[in-house]
Amino acid sequence: MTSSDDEGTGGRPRLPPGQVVTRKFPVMTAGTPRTAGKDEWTLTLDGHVTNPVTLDWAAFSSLPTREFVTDLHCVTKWSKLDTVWRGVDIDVLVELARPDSQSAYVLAKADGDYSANLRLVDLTGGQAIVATHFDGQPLSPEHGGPARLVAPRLYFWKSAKWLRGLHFSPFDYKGYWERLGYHNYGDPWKEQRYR
Ligand SMILES: Nc1nc2c(c(=O)[nH]1)N[C@H]1C(S)=C(S)[C@@H](COP(=O)(O)O)O[C@H]1N2
Ligand SMILES: [Mo]
Repeated sequence: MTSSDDEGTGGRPRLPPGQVVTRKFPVMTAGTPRTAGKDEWTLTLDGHVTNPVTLDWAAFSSLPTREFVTDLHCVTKWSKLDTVWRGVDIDVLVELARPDSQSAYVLAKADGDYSANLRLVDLTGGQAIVATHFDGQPLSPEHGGPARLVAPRLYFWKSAKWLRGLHFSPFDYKGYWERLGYHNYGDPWKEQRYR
């Protein structure tokens, strides 16, 4: 391991406590969800918002995209460094749906009854995207294609694959793993793995 793997800028370690770097890209899926192809896929932004909207693939694809380079930290202790994604910034979706000021929480909903709860402040300000591409290629089905959340501020279980909706709310509804005993917040730097 080189020193660039150990240390980020400013002396902060590059790896959260207890994590090990992998160069592979493990597939982590609970169950075998039936996933939507691009023709049937939609993304619904709803809840406590001014402008609830359901975007089909064409509408979603007309939104501006950006590249997003980030490290991923899975609760099962693998980390993958410098992953390269492309997709729509959550800030763009927030601007579109306009959640009201009490909407501090987001429930990310996916195909196969998967969901994950997050704080809105951990998704905005350029910290998360809805990704359609990984490493310059359309996102493969096993990694969540056609589109997934990438919210790497938190453990990777929060990054719902086959994303179908963002529900904005003043209430912190628990997601799939959070109901089953994973930590409600999931900060890798504080090792918030399980409750
Ligand atoms: N819809 C859905 N999203 C999901 C999961 C899942 O089982 N279903 N697993 C989560 C977990 S635990 C992790 S670590 C990452 C894994 O993403 P990957 O399979 O692309 O590595 O996806 C997360 N998103
Ligand atoms: Mo995970």
